[in-house]
Amino acid sequence: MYVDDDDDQIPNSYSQRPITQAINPPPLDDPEVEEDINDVKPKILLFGLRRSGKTSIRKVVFHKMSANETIFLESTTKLEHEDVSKNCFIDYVIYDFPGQADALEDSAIDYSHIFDGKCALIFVIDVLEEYKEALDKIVNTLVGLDNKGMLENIEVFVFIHKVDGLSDDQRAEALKDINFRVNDELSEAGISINLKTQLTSVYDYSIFEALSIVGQKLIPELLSTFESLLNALKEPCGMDRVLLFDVATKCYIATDTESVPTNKYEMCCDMLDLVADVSNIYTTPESFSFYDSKSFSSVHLDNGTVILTKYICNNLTLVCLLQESCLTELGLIEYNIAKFSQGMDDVLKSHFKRRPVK
Ligand SMILES: Nc1nc2c(ncn2[C@@H]2O[C@H](COP(=O)(O)OP(=O)(O)OP(=O)(O)O)[C@@H](O)[C@H]2O)c(=O)[nH]1
Ligand SMILES: [Mg+2]
Repeated sequence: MYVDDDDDQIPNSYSQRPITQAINPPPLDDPEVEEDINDVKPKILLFGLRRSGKTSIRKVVFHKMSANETIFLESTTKLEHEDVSKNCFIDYVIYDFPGQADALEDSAIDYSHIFDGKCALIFVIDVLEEYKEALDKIVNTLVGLDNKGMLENIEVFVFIHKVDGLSDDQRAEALKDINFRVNDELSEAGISINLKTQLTSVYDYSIFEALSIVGQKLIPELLSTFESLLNALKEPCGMDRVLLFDVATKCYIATDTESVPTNKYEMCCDMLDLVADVSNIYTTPESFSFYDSKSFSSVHLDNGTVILTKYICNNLTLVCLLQESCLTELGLIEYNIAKFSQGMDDVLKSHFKRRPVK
């Protein structure tokens, strides 16, 4: 089993339980390569008004804080950033902006550095509050970035957050209203941008799913390769769906080319939690790790669906959904998973060696 003694930022729970101590950063044999990579990491920037939920999102996804504990978080007073790559495969830096500040007018912040390179800008809106001010802030920030010519390389997302407090109808209404108002104001300002809006809450899997989609935008060159590998695994085995999860964050890195209906994503996360819970009971305190190269599990549901998990490498676990009838070809499935694993290993090795020097 993997044990990483150097890891001092270990998430202390999965769903409030200690499980992911076996955290392995990507294979970086050469220290110089590692240094270069740190220079060019993609960034996720969390913007939004005070108390909209930015720090809660960061803590719940990357520090495994329980949603209930977020009520004790203090307001962020200065820009905070952290490199989350020590905890997971996902390899980016998160910037958590204080809600009370207008970041673009804060001369203490070096924008050219922050907005340089690949980055995703997430505006978090507290949907339980009147959100006109939040929408104004989004438009003003984007206009400011556009004026400075910095909008081009930025992926922009709006998280309509705290939707746990809304009914399905209210969620749909908020989504429509916010999309319309922001796009309308942006087009009035002459800005054409592909704004991606997501309904999120730290009280369910929606925040993990939303951050999965953000993360995928930051690794487009790997994403298409991962998708091809997943398709090549899925088809000969007759699987319904395959997803590649980062076990430390429960964000999925890639899936086969069919989109993932939310209930399937939740099912996969439940499966990862189940493996973690059972392992938590039976793993010895010395070994800590739940995932190693032999980790494999399957659960058979009443409706004939089987969920398989297989650990691949670098904290990445494959979750496959298939019909029970496909298991007659278990040898074929194992063979293709082994091939997939080998393919992943090759891709990751070459990716981390090839990343550009800034
Ligand atoms: N109901 C609900 N409350 C949430 C959610 N996310 C965060 N909160 C609550 O929102 C409040 C503010 O959360 P923070 O994460 O501190 O907000 P912030 O955006 O970082 O605020 P500043 O640091 O002041 O900019 C806390 O009481 C959280 O518990 C959510 O998904 N649902
Ligand atoms: Mg905060």
